[in-house]
Amino acid sequence: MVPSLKRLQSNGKSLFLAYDHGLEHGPSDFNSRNVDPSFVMELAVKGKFNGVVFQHGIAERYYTGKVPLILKLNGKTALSKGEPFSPLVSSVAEAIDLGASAVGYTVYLGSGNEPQIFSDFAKVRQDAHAANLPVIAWVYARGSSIKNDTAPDILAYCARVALELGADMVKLKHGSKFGWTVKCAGSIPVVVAGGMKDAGFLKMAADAMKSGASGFAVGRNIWQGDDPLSLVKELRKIVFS
Ligand code: FBP
Repeated sequence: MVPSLKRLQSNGKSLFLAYDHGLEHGPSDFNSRNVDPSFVMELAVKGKFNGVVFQHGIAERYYTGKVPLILKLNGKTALSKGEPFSPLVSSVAEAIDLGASAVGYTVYLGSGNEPQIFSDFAKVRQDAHAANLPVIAWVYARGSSIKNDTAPDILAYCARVALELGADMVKLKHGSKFGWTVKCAGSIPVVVAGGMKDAGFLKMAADAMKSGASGFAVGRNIWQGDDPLSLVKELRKIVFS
């Protein structure tokens, strides 16, 4: 039996606030306000997000339990070189201890390290499903064999791989012909990453929802903004109405 996504959705749609960037990109994404994880935790509550995405260290010290926690189980820095690989830095058992409602894992499709990535993912999926915890796969095509990570055929492949590997939800970048990408994910919901802060974000969001996306797991476009809650209000209209 696949785990229920009920705790992570409102009417089948989801809005997650992602804040794992301190590990993935380093503090260059932050300013003096959003460098404080408490600011983002509070934003997740005030914005009525369906989940907040933290790495273990942040969750342990700053998670208040007021919105569902999605614990990222793997991660890497922007400084690591070579074919992409994001090692496990936490476990399903730790996610349960922290009160997580789901776990997240980044798959680098096409990486020279795909065999290790797939086998780490399988272990996460087995442990999570044994505990009735959903697994959200971030699937990004990366590595020397990937020329364009948002080409329609590549994004569709990312979506399908999440379904094949047994993820319960997939997080993807947005791209053209996104309706086909969503179709390739079968019955698993597709949530879209926000990317760098961009004036066209809400338009992209509307396009993604029209193509069948089930919501967003967005970070920088929200917490880097001057008035994050106003943007959340607009985004909520797009996702939930
Ligand atoms: P953003 O909305 O800020 O793009 O966050 C989504 C996310 O998937 C984060 O969870 C993750 O840290 C980051 O993007 C990864 O970005 P990159 O594309 O540089 O690997």
